[in-house]
Amino acid sequence: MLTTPPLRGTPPCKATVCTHLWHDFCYISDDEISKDFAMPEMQQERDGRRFFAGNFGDARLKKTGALLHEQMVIKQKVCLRQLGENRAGEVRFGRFFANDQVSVEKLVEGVCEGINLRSAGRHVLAIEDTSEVNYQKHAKRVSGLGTVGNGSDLGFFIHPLLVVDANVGDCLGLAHMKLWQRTQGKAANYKSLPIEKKESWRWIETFQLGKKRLSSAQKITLVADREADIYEMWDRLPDERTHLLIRACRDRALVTADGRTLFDWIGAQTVQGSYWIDLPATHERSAHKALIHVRFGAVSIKKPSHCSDRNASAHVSLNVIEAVEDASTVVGKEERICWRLLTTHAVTNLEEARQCIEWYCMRWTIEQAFRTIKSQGLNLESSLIEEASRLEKLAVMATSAAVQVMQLTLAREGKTLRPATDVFTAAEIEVLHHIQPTLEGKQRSKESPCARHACLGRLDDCPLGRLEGIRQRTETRSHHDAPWLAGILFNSSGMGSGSRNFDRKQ
Ligand SMILES: [Mn+2]
Repeated sequence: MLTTPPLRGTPPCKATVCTHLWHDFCYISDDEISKDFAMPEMQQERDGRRFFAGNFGDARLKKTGALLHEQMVIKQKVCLRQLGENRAGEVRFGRFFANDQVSVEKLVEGVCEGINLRSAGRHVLAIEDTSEVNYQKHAKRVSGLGTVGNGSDLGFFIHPLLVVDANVGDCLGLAHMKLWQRTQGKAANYKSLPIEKKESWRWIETFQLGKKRLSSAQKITLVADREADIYEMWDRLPDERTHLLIRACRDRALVTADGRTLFDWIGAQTVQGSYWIDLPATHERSAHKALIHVRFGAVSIKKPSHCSDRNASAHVSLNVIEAVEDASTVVGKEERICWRLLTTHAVTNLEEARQCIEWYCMRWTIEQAFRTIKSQGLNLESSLIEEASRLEKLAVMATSAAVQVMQLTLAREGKTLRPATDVFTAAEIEVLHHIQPTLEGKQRSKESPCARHACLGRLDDCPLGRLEGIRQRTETRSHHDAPWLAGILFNSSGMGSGSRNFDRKQ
C-alpha cells in the first residue's frame, strides 16, 4: 500500500519532461485514489487494457491471461520461460495457451476491448494489413503450420485492424484481427471464385467485424496498401460514416474520359500544387528532400470484367490523387516517388489532397506494429511453442502487447497526447506524481493552468541518474505496480527511432 498522501501544493506547469507524464498539471483527487486503493480488484476490472487479455469463462484463466499480457509488455518478449520467470510460471503460461477455453476468438475479443470507448466521437483511421509469421527455422519441431509468402516456408498470417486517431495520429488500439494458415495451393478456378472464397476476403471481413467495435466513432476511414485495391471493397464498404483511402494497385477502366485509363487520365491533369517533403531512408531509397507535385480529380471507375460479384454496381465514383516526385530531386538511379491514392473522401483542393496523403502516411503505424511484433521487438518468430494453434494465440497477445509498447514509445517521444490513464493505473500515476518534482528540477514554474489531467509524455530528456532514482523510489513506494512501472521506465525499447541512446546504456 502507498502510505504517502497525494501530491499537494502548487502544481507544476508547462510541458515538463518527466517519465511518461506530461503535465499541464496533474492531480488525482482523493476520491479517485481511495477508490483504487480500497478496491484493487475493481481497479483491475476497470483497467480493460493493461490487465486484460480476455474472459475465458474462468477467473483463473482471466488472471493468468492478464498477467501474461502484462509480462509481455514489460519484457517485450514472447519466450514463456522468460515471461514466467521460473519453471512454475513457464508451465502456468504454457497451460494457458494449451487450454481450449482460451481460443483465438476470445483473445481477439479481449485485446480489442475498450476500443469503442477510446474511439468515441473521433474520426479514426482503421488501418489494416497482412504480415506473415515465419517459423521455417523451427519447421522440424512445430506441427500444424501452413505455408507463407514464398510458398515453401512454414508459418501463418496475421491481419490486424489498427485504429489511429485521424487528427493527431494517436494509436488507439486494435479493433479486430484475423489469423489464417495457407494449407492448399490456389484452385484452378481461383480467379472466378466469389470474393468470399478468396484469401482477399480478409480485407472486407476484417474491416466489417472491426467496424462493429467502432460504433461510437464519429467517422471511420479505412486505410490500406495496394493489395486492398479490390473493386468489391469500393462497391460494398463506403457509407455516410465510412470512407476508404487505398493506394491504387492497377490501372482501371474509366466510365468517361475518352477511353482513357485511370493512370493515364490522372497523369494528364495539370499539377494543382507542389510541396517539399523529407523522405526517410527505406531499403529502396536514400533519405532526401523531395519536391512533390500533386494532381487530383473525380473519376468513375468501371466494374472490372473479371469481377465475380454479379450484383456489384456497374461503376463507382471516387477521387484520385497522384503525388509524383520532381525528376530533379530523385537521388541517382533510385525510383521516383509515385503514389496514386483512391478515396471516397472529397478532394476538391490541394489541402484536402494533402490531408489524404498525410492519412495514408499514417499507415506507417501498422508497419511499425509488425516490426515491434517481430525482430525489432517481441521476436514472435523465435517462440519455442511447438503447436500451431498455440502459436496463433501467442500471436494475438503479442500483437496487442506490441501495440501497447508502441503507444508508450510514441508517448515517450512526445508525439501523442493520450491520457496517462490509458496505460497507468491511478496508483501508478500517483507514484509518478511523487517523483515528478525531483525530475522537473528547475523547469518547474509557479504559474499553472490548473487543468486536471495527466498525459503520457516523454522520457528521453531525462538524465539517467535521475531515472535510477525513480526506479528505487518506485520500487519502495509502489506495491504491486512497481515491476510494471520499472519495466516501462527502463525497458521500453522495441521501436526503431525511439530506442536510441537511452536503452543502449541500460
Ligand atoms: Mn500489405
